[in-house]
Amino acid sequence: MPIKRDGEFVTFGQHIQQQQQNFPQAKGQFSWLMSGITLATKMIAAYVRRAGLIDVWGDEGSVNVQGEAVKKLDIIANDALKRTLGYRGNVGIIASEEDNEPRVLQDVDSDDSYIVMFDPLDGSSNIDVNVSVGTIFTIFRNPPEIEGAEKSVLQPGINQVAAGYVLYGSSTVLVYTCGNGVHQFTLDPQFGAYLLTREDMKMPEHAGVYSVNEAYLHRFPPSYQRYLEWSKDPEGGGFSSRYVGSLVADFHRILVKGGIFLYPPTAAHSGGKLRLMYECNPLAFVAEQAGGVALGAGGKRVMELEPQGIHDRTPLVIGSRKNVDEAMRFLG
Ligand code: P6P
Repeated sequence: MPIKRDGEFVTFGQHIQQQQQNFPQAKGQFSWLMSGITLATKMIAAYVRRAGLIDVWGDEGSVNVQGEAVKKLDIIANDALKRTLGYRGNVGIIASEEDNEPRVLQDVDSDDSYIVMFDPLDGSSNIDVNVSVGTIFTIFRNPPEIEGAEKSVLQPGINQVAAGYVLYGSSTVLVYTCGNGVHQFTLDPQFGAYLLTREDMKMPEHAGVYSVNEAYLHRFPPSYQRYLEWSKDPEGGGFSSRYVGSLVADFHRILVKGGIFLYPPTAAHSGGKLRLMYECNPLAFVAEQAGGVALGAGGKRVMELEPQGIHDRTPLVIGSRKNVDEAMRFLG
């Protein structure tokens, strides 16, 4: 049930205002920016929920910078975010999984300018088969002292001001952190508002569930194969397995119930498949704020990886602290 204070539901906007009080230097610009993201995700949810009734299944016909076939809903989601963020007036630069280069929306003229990066519709190939998909976003300050969009966006994840995702699942939930805990909101389709449903979420310290694409097992490095064999062994971890194939859905289950998600290096993706800037960094920020762990290339903390390019990829091991510690006994 939504969390009520004084008999009133707590909306996302109210919650952000309360959070702002922890940042005296903020001038309400941040909450105005966040309202652009929530507005876009409400638009995306409206399309996702009517897929099949309106023509949004299938490919749009082009191939994106990732070399992936662009889905019709990818375009809709990307355009919605660019449009709503473009009107905010305090977003200096945006970068999207769907676009080759970051886009400068306006010149930086104040210290209240932000960079927003996003994967507009992660897992969009699942739309046609009605499996959950998600929007992932991350927010950095836009440093006026750095010239050029390319350099401004290449910041390590520890610089994130806020991050989160919207999961278009059995319900539409928004999960975010701005460094002061992790909070979940559920979109009430009647109100058209995100209402607080979980506050200060903590990831369980351990769960007997691993999440990985087993089809690639023999293409993983031997250390990952040994860990996964141990996980399955009744004398070892004795784990169960859950894998949706949609990162936000797999991560959200681990945030709520615990466990571990792995996307190791493979022959096809020796540097990992998942993108550092707008998939792994935001989920790592949420995971750490909820007491979890997120490790990337070389077993390093994801949020300390220094990006070389906006579309960098990294292997990912993310989840409950004790689960990751167990795994690193094999992988470290
Ligand atoms: P695979 C979706 O395409 C995605 O980027 C993530 O949402 C998901 O975790 C991953 O790819 C699934 O990859 O190789 O298991 O199909």
